[in-house]
This record gives sequence, C-alpha cells and structure tokens, in this order.
Amino acid sequence: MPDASTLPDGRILTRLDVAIVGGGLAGLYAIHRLRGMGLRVRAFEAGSDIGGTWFWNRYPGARCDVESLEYSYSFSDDLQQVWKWPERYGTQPEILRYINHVADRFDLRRDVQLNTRVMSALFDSKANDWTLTTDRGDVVRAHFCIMAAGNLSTPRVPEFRGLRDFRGKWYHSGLWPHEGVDFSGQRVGVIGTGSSGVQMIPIIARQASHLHVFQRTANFSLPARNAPMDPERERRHKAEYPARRRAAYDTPFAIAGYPKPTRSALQATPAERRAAYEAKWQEGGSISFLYSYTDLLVNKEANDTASEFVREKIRSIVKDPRTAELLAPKDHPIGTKRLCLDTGYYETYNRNNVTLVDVRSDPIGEITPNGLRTASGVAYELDTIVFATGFDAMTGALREIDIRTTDGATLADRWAGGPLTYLGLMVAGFPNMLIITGPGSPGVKTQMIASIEQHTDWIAGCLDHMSRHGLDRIEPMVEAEAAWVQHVNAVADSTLYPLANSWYLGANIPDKPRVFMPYVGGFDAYKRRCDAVAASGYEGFRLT
Ligand code: N01
Repeated sequence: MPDASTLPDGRILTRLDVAIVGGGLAGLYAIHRLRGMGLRVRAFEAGSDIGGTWFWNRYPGARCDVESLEYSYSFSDDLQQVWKWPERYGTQPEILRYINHVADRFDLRRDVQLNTRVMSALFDSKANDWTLTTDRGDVVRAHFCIMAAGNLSTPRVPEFRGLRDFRGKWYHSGLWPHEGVDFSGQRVGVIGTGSSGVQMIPIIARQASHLHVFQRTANFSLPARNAPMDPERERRHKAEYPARRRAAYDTPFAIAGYPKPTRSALQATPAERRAAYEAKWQEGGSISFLYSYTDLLVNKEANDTASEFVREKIRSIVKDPRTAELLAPKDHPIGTKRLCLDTGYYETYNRNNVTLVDVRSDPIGEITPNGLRTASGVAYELDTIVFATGFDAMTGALREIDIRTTDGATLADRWAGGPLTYLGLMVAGFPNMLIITGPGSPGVKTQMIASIEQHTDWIAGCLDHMSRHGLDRIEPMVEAEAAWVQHVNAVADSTLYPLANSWYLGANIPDKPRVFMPYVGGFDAYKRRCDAVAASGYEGFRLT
C-alpha cells in the first residue's frame, strides 16, 4: 500500500516505490508486474476509466489491425485460454471489455487513480527520487517513474482559422463522445485519411446525407477481411499459445506464424508477383502483404511492384477514374506510412452521397460558421466536422508533462532537436525515469502488447538487479544514448521509411523536428540487444 500524509499546505503526499503515468495496456501491466515484486506502485490516469487508447478512440469502426488472437497479453496462460475473441480483429468495445476483464481478474484497479493528469515531474538529484504533481493537486514522491503514457495519446486538431465560430458540431477521432454520434441526415466532413479516417469513413457514409472526405495524402489500404472467429482456428491457436508467443520473440513484428520470405520481389516474374500479392490481398492483413518478399521495405524498385499492385486494385474498385486516381497513393512507397486495413473503404467512393476533395492541391483555408472553405475559396456546407487528423505521436504525451531535474535540466530542452533515448527506455540526465515503448524502441512497429510486456519485464529485471545490489540510481551514459540514436537513424536510413512524410518522422506536426522515431531494426534484434545489455550488468547505463 502507498504511504500517504498531509503536507503543511493541505495537499496529500503519496510515497511510492514506482509512480506510473498512464492506465492503459502498458500502465496496467506495469502495476501487475511490479506489484508482484512487492513494490508500492500506483498509476495515474487522466481518463475517467482505464484503457488508454481503447478508452478514448471510440469513433465508428474503431478496431485493431492486429488480429485479436495476437493482440492480447501473454503473461497469463489462464487469461489467454479463457478470453474469447468473437472476431478476427477486435473492435474497440471488445478490446476495452478485455482490458477491464484483465484489471478485474488481477485486481489492478486499486492501484489506478483515475481522472488525474500528471502535470509535472521533478527529479531530485540528491534524494534520487521523483516528485510528480497532478491536476488534482496531488503530490507523489516515488523512487522510480515509469512513463506509460502512450504513443498516440495526444490528439491533434490542426489550427484552422474559424473553428471557434463553427455553428455545427465537431469531433476528433481520439476524443470521441461516450454516447456516440448519430450522423443520420447530416452533411458531414471528415478531414484525414489515415487509419482512423479509413475505418470510420465507410460507416459514416452509410448514415450521413452527404459525406465529404478531405484528403491531403492518399494512403494505401488493404482489405482486413474481418470475419467471425473460426472456432477451429481459435482452438488450434490456443493449443499453441505458449509456443507461438515464444516464437514471436524471434520475429521483427512480435507476431509468429508468418513464413519468412526468402527472395527479393525482383527475383520473381511479374506473373509470380501478381499471384503472390493477389493471395495476400485475398487473405487480408498488412504484415502478410509486406512480408511477401524480403525487400519491400528496403528496395524502392521492389516496393514499386507492390505499390502498383494496390494502385491497380484501387483503380479497379473505384468507378470514377478521377476519384480513383486521387485515391491511388503516389507520393510514398507502400508500408512507409502505417498501412491501413479497411472494410469497404474504396468501395465507399462509389456511393452517390460521398465526395472526395483533394486538399493537397487546394488546402483547407479556414473553417466557416457553416462548414469550411479552401484556400482558393471553394466553400463546403457542413453540419458536422470530424477530425481524423492524428496525434502528436511518440513524444506528445511526454512533451505535455513538465519534466525536469533539480540540476536544471528539462526534457523539453534535451529533446528540442528530437527525442534522444538509450534503447527507447531511458534518457541521459533523467535518472530513474523509464519509458515504455518510447521513441527509439520498436514498439509502434510491433504487436504493441508484446513490446509492452518485453519493456516492462526488462524494467522489472533492472529494478530487481538494483535492489539486490543496493543501487538506487540508474541513468544512461550520454555516449551510449548517442550511439543508440545513431543506430536507430542508420537502420531507418537503410530502409524506405524516411521517404514518407509520416508521424514516425513527426512530419504531421508543424515545427516538430523531423527525426525518425521508431526503431525499425525489428523486435527480435531489439530484444536480443536489451537482453545482452542486462546480462552484461547494464552496459551503457551508470548505476550507483
Ligand atoms: O492519424 P494519421 P490516424 N489538412 O496521422 C491528415 C494508429 N491507429 O488517427 O498524411 C488536411 O495516420 C493527414 O494528412 P497527411 C496507427 O498506428 C491504428 O488515422 O499528414 N489533412 C492524415 O491523412 C495510425 O497510423 C488503428 O498529409 C490533414 C490524417 O489527417 C495512428 O494510430 C486505427 C491535416 C491523419 O492520419 C494514427 O492514425 C487508428 C490538415 N491540416 C489509428 N492535418 C488500427 O489499429 C492532418 N491531416 C486500425
């Protein structure tokens, strides 16, 4: 149990071993794992309930694009045997139900403080502990601070002139009202065609009287081929669960079961390639498609074959040739922006009540009281605007917390030129602060929950090592951090990823430094590196 006392000014001071920022999948597992070591832990969650991403993103059609049998915790075999996923891909309500089930099953709620946003975190360099303050006036002192605040948890509405005077209603995909939104009979505008837009557009189109989709960048999307769970597949998967989870550690995406490609796309004949891509298109899912050949993400010429295959599919589905051409992405190689999965996305543009608007050639100039107007003066009358405009990804949540040390360092200054971490886990100069799936980690390029478990288990091992050796402070050495950042960049530069203006690069946020943030060397390579660092007595870290 945490210790609590009252400060002279009346505020409550809570003392913990580990303070956790965030009550989503990462924060909840951290509670479970660290509490199991006898540590006093508590997570602070801004939302009115647990679930993080899956609590906030309630837009129509929200669903995970990793298959439900994979996208779940592996730490308890009972849990993974008991839970029944009704469909191939989990819907947002189903995943949130699962998270709540986990919290109840492992009694995690008693260590989550809801409706509490962490505002600041100050490291005391003499006492070697963190003091956190919250928007409720709480003060929390903890030896360690774990940032489990999410990578896509800071929704971003572009700063359009006039939004305040808009007379209709507007929403952001990542802050969706709990009561839902009825679009019946409405003239709706959706801005943004990333994963969120692509999922919601077909559903909103079925309700709205008219839907305008404002597209700045066409995105590649593949059919999800969602379906009710096949009982035989579920039975087999569950029988193999422990082995599959172990095998996942040796894969780049932390998902087992995809045969490793053995040859370049350029070694196949055009007919062989078409057959291979067609089979993957029919099978559904993005990993399988991008894993068709060894080099789709590293060789532009190889990638062109896959990109063109999908462009041809778009042209064959969308009846109006001009719309089809606008929807066919040409400014980035397939897979270098997050590949979308959809259900009837391209088909939606064949509806009479759906219009695609190209806001690349004629950007949105302003929101007007009755809709919006483009830079060239074309006006659109709208009752409702939906911003599917994404997030201040990977660094947004930490940028919102005033993180500093009594030595005068601030994370804002340290990261002014882009995020710097060692292994994505820690930042030099900010001792005892650990990040789960932060920049420099492969998290967002993997089955996220596997990465969450791997990071947290590594942290647990590290804290155990420190406790057994009487150590109370850990921080990365500047040289180790610099070498890791250089490695992350070198790996990214050896791929096609930097060719896309994506949130991986911070490109969707004006003035954000353009630095490639995720580690794309693969979960397998990353885990081996983390394990080796721990086995060597935490090489690259200074422990005192
Ligand atoms: O956000 P995004 P998202 N004017 O940043 C456009 C995960 N996720 O919420 O590309 C006009 O991808 C912007 O245009 P551009 C997944 O990892 C997963 O969709 O910057 N348009 C883009 O089209 C995903 O990658 C799932 O030119 C503007 C869109 O808004 C990540 O979350 C589901 C604009 C933003 O796309 C983020 O996805 C949902 C402007 N001023 C999300 N500003 C699944 O698991 C931005 N845009 C299925």
